[in-house]
Amino acid sequence: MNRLKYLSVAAAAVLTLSGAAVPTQVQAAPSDCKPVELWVAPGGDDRAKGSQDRPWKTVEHARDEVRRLTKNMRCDIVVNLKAGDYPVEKTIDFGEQDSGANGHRVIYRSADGPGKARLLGAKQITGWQPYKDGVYKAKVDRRFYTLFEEGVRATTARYPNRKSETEWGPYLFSILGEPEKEAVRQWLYFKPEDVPAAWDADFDKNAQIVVWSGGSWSWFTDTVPIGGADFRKNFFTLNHWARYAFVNSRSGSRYFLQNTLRFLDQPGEYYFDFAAGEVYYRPRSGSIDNVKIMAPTVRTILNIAGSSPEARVQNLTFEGLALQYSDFVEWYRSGWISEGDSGYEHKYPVYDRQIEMPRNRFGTITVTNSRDIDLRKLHISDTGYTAVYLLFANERVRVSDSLLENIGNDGIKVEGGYPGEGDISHGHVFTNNYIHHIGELVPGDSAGVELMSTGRNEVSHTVVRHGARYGVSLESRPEVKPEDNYTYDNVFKYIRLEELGLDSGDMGAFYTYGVSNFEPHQMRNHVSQLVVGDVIPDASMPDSGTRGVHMDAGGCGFTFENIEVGKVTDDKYQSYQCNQVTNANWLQGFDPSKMEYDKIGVTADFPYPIPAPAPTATPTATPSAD
Ligand SMILES: [Ca+2]
Ligand SMILES: [Ca+2]
Repeated sequence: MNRLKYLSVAAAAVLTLSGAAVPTQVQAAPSDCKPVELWVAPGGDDRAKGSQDRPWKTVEHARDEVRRLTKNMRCDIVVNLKAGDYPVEKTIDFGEQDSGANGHRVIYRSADGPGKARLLGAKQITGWQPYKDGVYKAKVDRRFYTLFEEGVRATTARYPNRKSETEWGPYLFSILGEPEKEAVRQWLYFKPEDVPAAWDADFDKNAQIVVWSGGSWSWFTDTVPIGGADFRKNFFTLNHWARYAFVNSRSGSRYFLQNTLRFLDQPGEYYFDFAAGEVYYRPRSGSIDNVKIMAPTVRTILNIAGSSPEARVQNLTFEGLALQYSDFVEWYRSGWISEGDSGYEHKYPVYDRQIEMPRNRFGTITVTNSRDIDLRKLHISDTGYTAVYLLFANERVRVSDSLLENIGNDGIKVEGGYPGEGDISHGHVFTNNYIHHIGELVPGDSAGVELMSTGRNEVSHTVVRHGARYGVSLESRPEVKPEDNYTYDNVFKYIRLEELGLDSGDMGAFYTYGVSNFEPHQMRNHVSQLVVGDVIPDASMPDSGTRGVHMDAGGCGFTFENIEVGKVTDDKYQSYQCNQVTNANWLQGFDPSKMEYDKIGVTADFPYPIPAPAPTATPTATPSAD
């Protein structure tokens, strides 16, 4: 985003400050008007009328037809998508011209029930030929960075092989190769016994590294192409700098290597030779016959974006749709390395380190410059990156009654603006959502719900289950003064966080950072009816321990009421003396009868079957005694 555009974001936010208020329910159309009903079906025809008998074929065509109807809207317009698969080869854009008007909404819905109309951001790979040892090979005409067999994510061919399909380890550890290179972020020194010596002769330019940079710090992961390897001094040269250097006083960094043909030795692993345009895969089922191998076509399926904060997309509903498959990126790092690195002037240039880089600000659904967008009863799965990404200026976005599963990075991420430059993202409601298996490709900093620089939101009746790091996090920066901070008046209630912190440390399943940084701390954020299950990391994890609730630097001004935390390797609750806690199970006199267990998590009318937890949880580190 250029500087001029950013200033206009800030200006618009000031104008709406007085009008913006607590989250509101989406208004239904008056009952005395009859919605306009339009139809789309996989077997339809875009030259047809769009009636139930003669449906259109594509969502894009329906959108373009609706555009001509919205000016004179007298009631809602409902676009009914019949059951079936809708391949998405190009991101479907909705802009301000697609908004509902005159107090009415435009609704795109799965007509035959939740999850039945499926937008697929992938295409089948065909033309497989046997290669050797159960591996098959196919020519492809595009690049992608994740792959699926029968709706299950494949693993990029890696070394060492992963422990199981739901774990990220085991890892190798980097070392301090040369004392003066401790701070270097593009050379990773390896133990000679860890890296195949055969690599010296035929280094594969397609190779990548996935690394918890920072030595013992297990906070962020980088995925970086490897430019080369030096077997005399035993280091890799990375094509981009990692977020942190690779060694600290306590440990090297954990890493594994991927995307090299010689690492393809397990069922479910694939290798992509980008230069040759060839993909190699060893099917889990043994044979490539009768299995569907799907490769992503897009990173974003729905892009709901007004062209500026003054021209917002609004009053749009997406209901009951399934969105399956989206792509990851060739290179991922969380944020810029140093403050000011974005190249733009900011009141808090240090926030450059907190915000995703522009190239990584997208979701399977991206929403920006919006108001009153309603995403309900969605089933989002098998994403390459974050599922729902609310970027910059958004008001009153609602995500509800939705199942998010097998997610590349965060489940729902809200990215407000830079601190001190406009309160542009607020009033969102995320309720009755089940979010599980997050951070599959970006375990570092993954969260089920991640709120950055945003306020007046509600997160409720939510389950987050299975992730390397956070369940729910709320963040700004510790440097931010109260008048520049927008992370106030958030409400978190009826939330269950399970199987989190599985591969990271110095964390809490419920986490906050830089929210209230100056005394006196007013109680402006509220957490109640929260159950955190066990938070036990992989045994390889070298960082300090896990917590149920971690109120990190600036994690102040919160009320906690009726909170229960399971086993952890550090404290159940870590905080400065700046929050109010009432009835929590780390305090004397905890009264479990005040817990409303029956209301915690998703409600009885959740529209999808509740996914079954793993049959056996296998704690691999020793829990603390408490
Ligand atoms: Ca392997
Ligand atoms: Ca994140």
